Amino acid sequence: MFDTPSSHVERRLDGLEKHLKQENPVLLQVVQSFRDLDAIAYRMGLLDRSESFATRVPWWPMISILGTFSSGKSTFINHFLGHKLQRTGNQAVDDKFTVICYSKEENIRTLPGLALDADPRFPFYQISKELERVSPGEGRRIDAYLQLKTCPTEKLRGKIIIDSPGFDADAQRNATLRITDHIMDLSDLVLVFFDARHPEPGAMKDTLDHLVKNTINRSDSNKFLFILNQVDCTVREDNLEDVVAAWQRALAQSGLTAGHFYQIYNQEAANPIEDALLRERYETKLKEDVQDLQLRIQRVEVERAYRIIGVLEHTAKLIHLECVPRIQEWVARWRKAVLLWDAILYGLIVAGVGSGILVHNPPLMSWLEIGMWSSGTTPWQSVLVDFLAAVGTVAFFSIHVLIRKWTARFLGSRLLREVEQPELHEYLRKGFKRNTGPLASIFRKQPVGWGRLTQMKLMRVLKNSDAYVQNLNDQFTNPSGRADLPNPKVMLEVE
Ligand SMILES: Nc1nc2c(ncn2[C@@H]2O[C@H](COP(=O)(O)OP(=O)(O)OP(=O)(O)O)[C@@H](O)[C@H]2O)c(=O)[nH]1
Ligand SMILES: [Mg+2]
Repeated sequence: MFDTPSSHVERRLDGLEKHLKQENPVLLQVVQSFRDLDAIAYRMGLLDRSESFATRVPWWPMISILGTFSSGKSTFINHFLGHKLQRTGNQAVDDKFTVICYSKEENIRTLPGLALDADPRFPFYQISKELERVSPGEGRRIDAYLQLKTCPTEKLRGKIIIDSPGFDADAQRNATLRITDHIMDLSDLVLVFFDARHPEPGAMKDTLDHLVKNTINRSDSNKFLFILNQVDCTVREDNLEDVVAAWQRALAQSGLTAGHFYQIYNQEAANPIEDALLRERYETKLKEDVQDLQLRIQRVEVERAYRIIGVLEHTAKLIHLECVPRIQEWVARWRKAVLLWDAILYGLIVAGVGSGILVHNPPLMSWLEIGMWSSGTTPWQSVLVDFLAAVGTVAFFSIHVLIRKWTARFLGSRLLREVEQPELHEYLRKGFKRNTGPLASIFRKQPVGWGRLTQMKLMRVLKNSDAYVQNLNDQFTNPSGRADLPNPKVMLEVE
């Protein structure tokens, strides 16, 4: 069938559905709508069957923890998960990036980097190619850079957390820097950790140079949160304000004057604070900042769910409002061009070349005339006439095919030049090709595959995406949490 995906895509979507079944039933239904949209796009030739709109969406929000070494990144993650998942210690402990994701299996599993490189559901799919590009030879050593850990905590449902090795741009290889940049690009939230024991610019230089300076001019700079960790170390000298001020001066020197700043510590790792008043002051500030951080982390998941439905709706509208009319318009131009060139060339051939040859070759004409109309046709003459007729037909047809092809190629590239949105280019290129291909009629008014049934299907996807949003509203505005709503209430339109 034209509208079914390849077995490879089918397997990927099945895997995605399996995960979402555990994590978010509303999004599980969204996958079905992506499947419907895929089927429409396959039928219209906008998408290859080896692709799916669903695999172009990052399904899991990603929260990454970057920062200086021994600043307490792994301790923070362990505390957040409520599991002692990552090793911690005062020496540089982590030398790899760890992608942490949910699994309901009780046993924590650690898988090599290859597992991430080969799995399109994760944000490091085919990263080895990229590593190979920036540092030849390193692509094969993917396991030295990345690992995957699974953890059964509810806190992880529907998201991915990344722990990273302490940042040290000098010592770091290109490959590590490349992974860091990749993480910063893809993450929904980046927590940049600093160590309150060393708040002076010298100690933070690499981190400031690379992580902070790079974040300032980004359009998504809002997703970077700057965290001064281990502030309990200021208890002894009671100089929290001075340390925070020194830290903020260092950030400001790197250009960061506005942003989200937090001061936290880990109560289990910290020395107990003896003085009751001091303890209360520290704990109150800690509670505020940790709550705020947790809210930001929660919001990421909510925002991502809405964004995925947004992509579904956007893609459906893109097909309906952009691809269909543009393909229609440019196929009409193509039809006109083909008919015009057909007329010009056939006219020239028939009128000019054909008559010219015959008029200027009276012997040939009289010979053919004898062959065609006289009763005394010789076998050779009749064979020649048949042969010429066949050659003529093939030549005429080939000219028509060439005209179709060349005009389609010419108009196809003009179409792409005229369209400004780059995301449309691929769909229009493929769709226009399907509509001007060897099997497409030039007299077709509607784009290939854009029949009544397809139109109804697309309208259903749009209607359902509204229903998904309502369902998410119910889910996320329900104060008792999503666990109460295992079965989405949404009434979906079905075929
Ligand atoms: N006093 C105090 N110590 C902490 C705090 N958080 C972590 N530590 C300790 O600091 C050391 C480093 O913590 P890690 O969590 O391993 O730091 P990391 O940033 O993951 O280190 P690398 O992975 O090596 O870059 C450990 O000995 C922790 O027990 C804190 O808030 N206060
Ligand atoms: Mg660590």
